[in-house]
Amino acid sequence: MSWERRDSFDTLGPKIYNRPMKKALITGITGQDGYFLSKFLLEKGYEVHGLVRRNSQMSYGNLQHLDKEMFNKIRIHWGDVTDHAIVSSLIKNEQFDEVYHLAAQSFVGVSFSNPHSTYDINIGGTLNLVNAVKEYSPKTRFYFAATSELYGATETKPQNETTPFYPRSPYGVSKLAGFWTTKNYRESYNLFMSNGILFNHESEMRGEEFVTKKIVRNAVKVVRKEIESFEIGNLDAKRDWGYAGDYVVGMWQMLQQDKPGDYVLAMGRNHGIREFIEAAFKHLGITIAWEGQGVDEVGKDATTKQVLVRINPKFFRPAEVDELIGDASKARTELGWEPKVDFAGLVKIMVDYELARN
Ligand code: NDP
Ligand code: GDR
Repeated sequence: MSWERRDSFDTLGPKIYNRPMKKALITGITGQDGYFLSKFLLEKGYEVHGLVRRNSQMSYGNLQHLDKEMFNKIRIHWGDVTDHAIVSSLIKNEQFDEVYHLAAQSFVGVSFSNPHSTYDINIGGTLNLVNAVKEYSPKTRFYFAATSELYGATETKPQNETTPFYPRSPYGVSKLAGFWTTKNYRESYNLFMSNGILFNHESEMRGEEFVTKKIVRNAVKVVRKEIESFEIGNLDAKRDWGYAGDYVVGMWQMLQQDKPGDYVLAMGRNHGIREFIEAAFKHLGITIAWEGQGVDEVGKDATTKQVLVRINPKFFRPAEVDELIGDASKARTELGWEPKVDFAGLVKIMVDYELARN
């Protein structure tokens, strides 16, 4: 970043700031949801703190897309959630009103090749946070980023807060441990700790390896003739996709209740990967026609017959989550949560952003 920041590398001793409305910590602040949640909380007048793990570029990830004034308001603490010492001293010294624990190794595919680090970050990191809250700041309200991946291979449709869990990846298993750790600390120590069981939510800030962003980026490259085609994995999966900007509102609402609890956030509609590809290309003026079977299936431009999408089994996962669809009735009724962006709106936001970007 070119402008001056006031980051904190040390967490020794209490910090005295002019306290505005409320003070919140976001772990995982540089990710997709961190961007939207920071913006949302800053607009509400919160004092926003972020825990950021050091990288060689000293990069602030998606926070760099915030406007300069907002960005400069965020108080960055450099540290890793797996580091018990920094997590404890940060929670002890700052006495946050709210902690949003979003930091995770969040890519399901990578969790199969890197199960140890996925467990260390997603389970160990979560334990560090809930334990620090219990020991040093028990009045802090805590949000844990649980996920629809907890449902995995469950046969119940749609999934809600009472649906049995059946995770299908090291990521899903690690988040299951995080979910139960959060719930167990809530019940054992009477702490305000809530789990948000969020279904897939995407946006213009989505990481590039996730399927929606990958499709949109590559479709725009195809249209610009920078590439002829691109490769994809399992076309048969179905996901309940919403917009990240809507989902962070639900996270905040969960921490404003009289009591903690567990809530599903979902749109209640799912769509296949083919459908997402078709919708992205349609927004770019191209109709996709599918031909072939299995790994030989291709997506062609229906007019020119050029092959634009191919399958590469290297993107298949050792175990797949075939279909997810959520029922967010509890969140709609108890929290008053109302997502605004539907599937078509989501695709439009993502494609328009990509078109404007380069
Ligand atoms: P991202 O992958 O975009 O962001 C993950 C964040 O966690 C990044 O800021 C990353 O930092 C940070 N992080 C990773 N490891 C560590 C670590 N060891 N110490 C400190 N920070 C770390 O995820 P999303 O924003 O999409 O998701 C937010 C949370 O919600 C995640 O926990 C995810 O598992 C969960 N979730 C997401 C859903 C979705 O559809 N997006 C649905 C359900 C749950 P860095 O920039 O350094 O990589
Ligand atoms: P998911 O998201 O695994 O649901 O986890 P992702 O976008 O990675 O995959 C969705 C589905 O698309 C299929 N797929 C591909 N996926 C990727 N990434 N790349 C491909 O080329 C490809 N081809 C097909 C996948 O197999 C899968 O079925 C996301 C993350 O944000 C998690 O952190 C979060 O908990 C869940 O959503 C809810």
